[in-house]
Amino acid sequence: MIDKQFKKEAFKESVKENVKFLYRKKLEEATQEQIFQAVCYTVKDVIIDNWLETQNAYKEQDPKTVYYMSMEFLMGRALGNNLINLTAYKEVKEALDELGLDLNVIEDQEPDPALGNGGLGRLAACFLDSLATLNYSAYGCGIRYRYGMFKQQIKDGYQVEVPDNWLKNGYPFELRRPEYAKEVHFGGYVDVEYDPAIGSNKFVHKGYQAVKAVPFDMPIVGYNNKIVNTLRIWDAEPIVDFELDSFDKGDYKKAVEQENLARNIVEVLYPNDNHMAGKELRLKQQYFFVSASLQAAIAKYKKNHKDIMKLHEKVTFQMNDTHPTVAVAELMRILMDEEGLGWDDAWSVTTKCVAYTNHTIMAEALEKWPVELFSRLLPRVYQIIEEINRRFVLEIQEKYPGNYDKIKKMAILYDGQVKMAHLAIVAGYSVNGVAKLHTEILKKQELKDFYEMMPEKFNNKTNGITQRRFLLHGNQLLADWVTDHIGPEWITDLSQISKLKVYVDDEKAQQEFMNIKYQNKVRLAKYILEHNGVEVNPRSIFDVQVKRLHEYKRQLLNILHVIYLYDQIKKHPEMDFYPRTFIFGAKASAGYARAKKIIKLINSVADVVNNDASIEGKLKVVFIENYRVSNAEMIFAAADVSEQISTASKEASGTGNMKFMLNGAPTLGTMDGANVEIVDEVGKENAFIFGLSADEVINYENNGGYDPRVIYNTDDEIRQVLTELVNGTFSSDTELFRDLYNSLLNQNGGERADQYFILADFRSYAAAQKKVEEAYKDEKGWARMAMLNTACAGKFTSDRTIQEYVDDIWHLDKVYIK
Ligand code: DL6
Repeated sequence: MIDKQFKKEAFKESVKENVKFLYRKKLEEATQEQIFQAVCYTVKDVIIDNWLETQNAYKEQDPKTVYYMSMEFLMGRALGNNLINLTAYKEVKEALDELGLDLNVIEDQEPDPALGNGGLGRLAACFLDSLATLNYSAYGCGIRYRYGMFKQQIKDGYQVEVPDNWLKNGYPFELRRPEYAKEVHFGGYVDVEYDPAIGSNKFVHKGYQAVKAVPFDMPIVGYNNKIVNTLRIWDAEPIVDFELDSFDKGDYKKAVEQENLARNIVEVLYPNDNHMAGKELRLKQQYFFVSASLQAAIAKYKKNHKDIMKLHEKVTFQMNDTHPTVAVAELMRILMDEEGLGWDDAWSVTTKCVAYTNHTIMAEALEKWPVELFSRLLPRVYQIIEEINRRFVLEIQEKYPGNYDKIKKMAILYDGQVKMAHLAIVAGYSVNGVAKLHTEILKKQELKDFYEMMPEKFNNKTNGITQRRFLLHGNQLLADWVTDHIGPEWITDLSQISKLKVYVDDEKAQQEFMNIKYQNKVRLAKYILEHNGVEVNPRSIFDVQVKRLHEYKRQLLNILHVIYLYDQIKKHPEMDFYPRTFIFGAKASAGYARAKKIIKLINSVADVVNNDASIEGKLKVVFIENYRVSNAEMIFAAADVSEQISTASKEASGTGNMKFMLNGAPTLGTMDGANVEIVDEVGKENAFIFGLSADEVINYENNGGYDPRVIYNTDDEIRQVLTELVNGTFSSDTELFRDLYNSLLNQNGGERADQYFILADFRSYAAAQKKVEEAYKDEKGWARMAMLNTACAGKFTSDRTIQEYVDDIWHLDKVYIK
């Protein structure tokens, strides 16, 4: 492919031409950003050919297509990934070298398209990569937010949010497709009118405001297979251009309103992870992209197929969490009001086309909309939900006569709210969790009633990650080493990586493996010095926790343990202590005050610890600003220890845990989410497991919690650590961390003291940390363990996850390009 498409000289010429054409400059005069754009246009040229060929193949072979509907796609940078998947990375690097350019510097010019918060959005991005690589026809459907996830700056230890204007210089890989624009309607009312054509009444939506949804397509390049799928993200434009004569027509107000609606709707991504903000604009965003995507999918289907009743044979819609679940009612609306089907036929089609993935059991993340808001904004859609609910309640009554508790717990409309998860489960032909433990908790606890009534819908699909971004691109040294030892098949078949097991006792291989880890640590240490001004020792243990900041993820447990270690070193300076660098990276939701306070605490502890000469650099704490996909790749590659320490039962799966594992970092974690399966694969002896089990946590929760005061009163060292939060050790303002202190010890309204069991797990966490230290001192033992983690990571590829979705849920056909 490279020979054909990336002839070096032609590539170099094309870059120069693009610089000239785009900027009227010579290469030597162009900025790195301009060169980045020029390189992207050259690469895009190749991609477009493959894109066209793929679409032709799809037209000819007419495969079933999955529409992956997601409010979030956390894509990360595209240039490097596209080159990797075109198998042209090294060749392009060479070509650029010859032009006196550095591909790494050019890659660094690209903004991270951060159209997502965390795990859920990144999973969607990995899934698109796998779908294309496995030759399946797929669309990602989402929103083209003008401002993605905010950029995080740390000022005086506090998080400051800076808007992420990722489109500022234009994004070279996107393509505007105005010919596929769709109209989306909000507000208004529903009339009943007689339709002579059908000889009966029909519902007509009137008095609405309209927005034009305009798609932008981004190519999703499969690995070395010429497949290019599409991520279609929708932008909003006003329907009526703002015309001066509107004054005369008297619809000036409406024109302004529609203009504002269009401007606001895709303005910004809500920065909440596992938490519902409940804002009207968010519901507008959801309906906006869902309606446009469904309309487009049906229009595409109808081009080549006559019978809408057979839609499910060619199309399936996967709803990524509850965010796009208004799709159920919108699909019903389109099928009835626009395609002329009756209720039963529309329901029959809908329930064969929509499937739902649950990503959380955190109560505050489950979406419920006030009926007042929902019915005002989407009157026709609401009417349909009422009818779905009415019919479902009848079904409950038939199955459980006289059991009103079931209706209360399962109805879609209850207590003045529209419960989106219930809508998705009632209509979905599949309901899945994202790790074995998570799915079991859904079945036994959160969605127990639904599981009892419709067990056949429930299934598990343990998450995965793409090895192409998180090893082949992010850790090129290790990727080459793996390929040298077992060949390149792992790139598209990660189960092959288990072949590395034969090397885990080979001393030479161990040394090479650990030397690569060391070089990656040096690279990260350099980044930390440049960005944080902190010098860290690459020979120290790099103990890393990078993920969204959330209380259930327990960054607070981690930093309290750092304080504990600091106390220990101060108290026993003679103590044998292996140097440690604790590395954090996390964004907190802008409105999540306690999470932001935890960031401040981490930075305050870092200030004290890093500047205390008396501890002789044994302990360092670093908070990496603006954690995002691009620096994540480098961080995973450099980690020795992977901190996965959520309160058991709270983390649905986690995917960072898999990225660390693949890069040879053993898990220090609780038996939560996919950690359980990581331990199954690598063996308990190659991980550091601690803490309460999910059953124990749930048991406490169902029986009123536990009393952290008992621990506080009886454990002097823990009491000392907590006292330091409020005695001026880390801030002259002794009130600064009072809320954190109180949250651990005192009940506050509906919130239990230490609701995430930090003190309950503290001692076993500290013991596990001690074991990490002991294990690390044994160089060969550690190398073996690290290598085994890489070698046992085969299960955690998103290729495996996608194949399971295909086999059990979507039933897609493979497409090959000649
Ligand atoms: O399934 C992807 C990812 C899981 O790995 C995380 O464990 C889970 O917390 C996350 N869930 C969400 C839920 N979002 N909302 N709202 O982000 O999904």
